[in-house]
Amino acid sequence: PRRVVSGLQPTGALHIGNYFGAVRRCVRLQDKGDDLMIFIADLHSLTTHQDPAALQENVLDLTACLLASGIDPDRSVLFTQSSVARHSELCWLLTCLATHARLAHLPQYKDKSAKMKEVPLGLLLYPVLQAADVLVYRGTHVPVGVDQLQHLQVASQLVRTFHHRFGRTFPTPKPLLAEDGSDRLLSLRDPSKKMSKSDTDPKSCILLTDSDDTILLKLRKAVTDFTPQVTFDRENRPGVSNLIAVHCLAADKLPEEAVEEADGLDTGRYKRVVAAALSEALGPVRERAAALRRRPELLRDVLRHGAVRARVRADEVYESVLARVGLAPPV
Ligand code: AQP
Repeated sequence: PRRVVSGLQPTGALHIGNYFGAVRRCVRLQDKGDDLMIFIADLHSLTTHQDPAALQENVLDLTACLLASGIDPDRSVLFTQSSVARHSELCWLLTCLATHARLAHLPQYKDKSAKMKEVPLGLLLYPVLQAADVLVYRGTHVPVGVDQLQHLQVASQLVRTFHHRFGRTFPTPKPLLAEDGSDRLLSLRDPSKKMSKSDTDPKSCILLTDSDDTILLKLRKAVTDFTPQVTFDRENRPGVSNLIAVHCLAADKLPEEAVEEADGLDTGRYKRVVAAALSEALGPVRERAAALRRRPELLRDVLRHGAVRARVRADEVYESVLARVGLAPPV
């Protein structure tokens, strides 16, 4: 079977982009029979400032959300990145094969570092750690959004360099792109930007924890345009098309079907339809997550169990890597 590896940062409540674009996709891959390794990317989150106490809470929040969304910790391996030291150890070996020039040219690094006075080195090395996250399990497939494709190319290049020096060791990880557009939900306040956790305007994204009233309120404030009809045209009508995309993801529809259903409604009324569909899709997940969150010991148990399983897999790969590189202990 394919081995799918995916990580999410514990940087606060998930928005519907994270949910549909990452979490639900992983659940569907798991349910289709893929071998899924899903981790809470706590090491990655340290590339931006994290309050230690809040980080611990966020890890448990995210664990509850993943379980509530349908990640099954018996079928899939669910764990925190920091609990498997091999991620960092392999990252170092890969760091020695990566070049500064290549990493400094990646658009995400350029964007994020441009906004900082002091740029942490971790931000530059982020894609190398991502490569290690996948390779340490000999991952074959990675669900990504278009914006992450370049990072996966860094991983492929590192695999090539590694093979060239030390011989074939890893499969080249392939991207799994979403076919339903779930990998690019846009900000509700500014449809020229993607929906983002770090957006300072709380109305720009709908969170998995939002109540039905909040969902409706945020959708009512969503920026559209001056045409009242509901039509799907991502290029010229990004705001309305984004609402249609949300509707489609929430109700498992195609854009044509959603547009047909909206026949005769103006965008204002259509927003109510989208809100209802979203509440229906998210309500049960939100309730399960809240119930699980009240059982921190269970959540920690799940993570401990996942870490043990992940370590077994990572140790096996890492030992063969050490031998290749010439770092195996003398016999
Ligand atoms: N707008 C989006 N539409 C669809 N999918 C999205 N993802 C993020 N934004 C959208 C996907 O969610 C996963 C979360 O990855 P992350 O925890 O590393 O967060 P991120 O990529 O940094 O995105 P955020 O949550 O919006 O945070 P910031 O504010 O830092 O940009 C990934 O699979 C991502 O593709």
